Amino acid sequence: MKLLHIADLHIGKRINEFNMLEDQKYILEQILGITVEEKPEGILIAGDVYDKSQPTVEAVELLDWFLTALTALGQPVFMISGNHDSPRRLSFGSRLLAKNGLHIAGVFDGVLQKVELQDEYGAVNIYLLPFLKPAMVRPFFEKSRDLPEDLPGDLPGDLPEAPPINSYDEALRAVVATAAIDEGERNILLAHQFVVNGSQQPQQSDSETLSVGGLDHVDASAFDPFDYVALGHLHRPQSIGRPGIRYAGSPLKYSFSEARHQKSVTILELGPKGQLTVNQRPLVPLRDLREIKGPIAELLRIGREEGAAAADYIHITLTDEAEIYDAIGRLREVYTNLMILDFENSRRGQAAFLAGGSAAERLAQSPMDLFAAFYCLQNNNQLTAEQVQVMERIFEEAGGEA
Ligand SMILES: [Mn+2]
Repeated sequence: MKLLHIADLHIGKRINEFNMLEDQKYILEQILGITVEEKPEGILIAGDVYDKSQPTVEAVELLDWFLTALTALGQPVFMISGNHDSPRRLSFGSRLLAKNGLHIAGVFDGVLQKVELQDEYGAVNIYLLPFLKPAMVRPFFEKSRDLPEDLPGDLPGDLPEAPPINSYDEALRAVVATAAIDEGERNILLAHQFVVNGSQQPQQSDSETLSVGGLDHVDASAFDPFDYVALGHLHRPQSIGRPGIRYAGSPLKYSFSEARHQKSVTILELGPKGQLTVNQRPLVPLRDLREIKGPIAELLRIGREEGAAAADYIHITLTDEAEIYDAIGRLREVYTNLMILDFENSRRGQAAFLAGGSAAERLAQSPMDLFAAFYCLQNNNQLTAEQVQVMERIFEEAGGEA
């Protein structure tokens, strides 16, 4: 059985205030094209479908179009919520949609949802696990300690005595342990978690939610009952622990830390129990996201020769020693989607200026914050505490708040 695995679509995401909707539509069309060519018997979408828990109308319309086109191809589609999705909003209509081949697990309701597929070797069980936090699991697995002893009936007594669930790892193991998985059959899990393999950490990118302190880690050994784990959460395509535990990665580069990543969809083929092949099909974006560096004259010349590629999303580092008048304006004439401009020379060291950022965002900053950023850009040095005091006094005298 052939299955296609994608994740972290982040529909509606903005990068440095650039709207990515057109790029997302383009890449989703490419995924549809790959689906038509590969003819998988199921599609796995492993969470962070939207970028925000309250997606924009345009984002909802794009996902609606994609899922409609995908299910129209005839194979079932399995989708879980990620940490960016609102579980309840993503679950809207899920029972109705399941009748049309779109299986959504948005909200964790105490059981590991299962859909059974069949091929010539027997059953393939698809388990859908939405993004889990210990607090979401606890009510279903821990005997409540707050209930009074003399409660009438046997309500609380029915719950099994279980170890406390404090970590993500414990939460996930508790859910898997109660799922009564038949390990003689082939089992696939969709999950959206931060997975480590002992002391081995996966490779992270700047566009992901930061993992701090390791509390959210789930060890790969928690997935032992599964032949393949279709993961979402980390944006670089990668396997962790074994080939069968895999992040599909995001379909687009969502930060400059991913500039050198090759994005892809993952295609897995299950033979009889124990046989698994994992392959990738590369994705080619409408506009690439890349970093270039050099003196302005050189970069302008290269950009003019590049033609369409100059419309990529670009981070430029200028190395000129001399002051340049309106560098952003001149570069934008050639590099129309310049996202970040910074400088690297003996005078400034390295100072960054975000080329994006709306006027409204800048207005939301305090005069002191704006001045501090400006000072840093000019002098490659932070304001001293004394200078901050002087500036605060000046802002006050001018009649505004620092
Ligand atoms: Mn994500």
